[in-house]
Amino acid sequence: MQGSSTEEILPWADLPSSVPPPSRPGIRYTDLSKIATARAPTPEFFVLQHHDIPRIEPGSWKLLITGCERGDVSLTLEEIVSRPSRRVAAAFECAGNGGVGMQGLVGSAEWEGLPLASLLHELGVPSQTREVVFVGADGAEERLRGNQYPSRFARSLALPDALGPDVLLVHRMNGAPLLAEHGAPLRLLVPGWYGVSQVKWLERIELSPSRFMGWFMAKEYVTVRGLRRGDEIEHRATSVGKMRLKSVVARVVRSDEGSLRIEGLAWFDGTPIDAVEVRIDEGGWEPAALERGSSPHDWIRFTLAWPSPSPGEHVLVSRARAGARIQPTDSEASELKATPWENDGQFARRIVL
Ligand SMILES: Nc1nc2c(c(=O)[nH]1)N[C@H]1C(S)=C(S)[C@@H](COP(=O)(O)O)O[C@H]1N2
Ligand SMILES: [Mo]
Repeated sequence: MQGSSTEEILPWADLPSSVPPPSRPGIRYTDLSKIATARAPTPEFFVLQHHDIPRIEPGSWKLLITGCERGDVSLTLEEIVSRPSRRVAAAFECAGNGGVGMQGLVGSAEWEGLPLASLLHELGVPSQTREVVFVGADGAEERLRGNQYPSRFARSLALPDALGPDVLLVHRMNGAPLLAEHGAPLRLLVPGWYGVSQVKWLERIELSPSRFMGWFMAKEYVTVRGLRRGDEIEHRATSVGKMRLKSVVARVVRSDEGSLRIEGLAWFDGTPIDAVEVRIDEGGWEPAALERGSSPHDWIRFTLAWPSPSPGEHVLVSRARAGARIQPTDSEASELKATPWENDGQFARRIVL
C-alpha cells in the first residue's frame, strides 16, 4: 500500500476538486483523499470546537481536580507530564460528520498522556462517585430554564468509563506537543467515543455524586431515534457516546501501471472490525483487504483492486461488518433518526472515468 510518486488520485464527481471550506472560522476538515498513511498527519487532522479557541498561558495553567478523597488538588503541567505516560493510537469522529465536509470530521492520531485511572487512584475516588465531569477553558452563555448564564464546555463520563485503561489526559499528539487547536496544554482522550467526549483545553475534573446535565450532554449532541416496540414506534433521546460502526470510500488511485484501486477508512468503538465490503455500481459486495492500525481504536484502511472499469460514471459504496453488525444503508440509518447526530449510513461516492 506504499504510494509511489507517480500515482494519481482521481477526482470525485460528487465534490469540488478540494474539500469545501467549513462554514465557521477555526474549523478544518480532514481531506480523506489525502490520507496515504494509516494515520492522518497532524496538519490533516480535523479541527472543531463550538466557541472561540481560548488563549492559555501554559506556565500559569493548572488542572484542578475536585471531589477526591484528598480534597481538591491542583497540578501544574510539569507535574502531569512528569508522571508515567501511555501512548494510544485512536481515531475519533465528530458525531455530526456527514456529507457537508465529505465525511472529513474524522481523524486518527497517536495520543500520549497520563492515564486518568492512575491519577484518580492516586488521589482517591470517594465511594459515592457516579460521574467524572471534564470542564474546558472555553465557553459561552448557556440557557437554563429560561435564563442565560455563563458556562464552560463540559462533558461527563460514568465512573467505570472514566477508569478505562486507555482514557488519557493527553499532552502529546503524533510525537509532538499538543497544538492549541487540538486542546493544548491538556485534552481528554476517550478511545471509541465520538469527538464531543474528547474535551480540549481541560481545566477542571470533578468527581461527582450526581448526573451532569450540561448543554453538550443533555441539550446538544443528543440523538433522537425511533425504536420499534411491537406495532409502536417509541422515540428516545440519548446523549452521544460511543461511536457507531462506519466506513467511507476515501479515494480512487491510479497506480503507475495504470490499474485502479479503491481505498477507504473504517472505525468503530474498539470492537474489532471483521470486514469491509465495497460495491461498485449494481455489482455484488466484494471484500476489501484490511490494513489495521496498532490498536483496536485506530481506524482501518481498506483497499480493493478495480481491474477493468468501463469508461463513464460509477457509484462506489462501502460497508463495514463487526460480528453480527453491518453498517446500515443511508436510508436505513436515517429512517428512524430525527437528528443529524451519529450519521453512520453507507456513503455513496460518484466518479467519472
Ligand atoms: N473544550 C472543548 N472541547 C471540545 C469541543 C469544544 O467545543 N470545546 N468540541 C468537541 C467536539 S464536538 C469535537 S468533534 C472534538 C474535535 O477535536 P479536534 O478539534 O482535536 O479534532 O473536540 C471536542 N472537544
Ligand atoms: Mo463534534
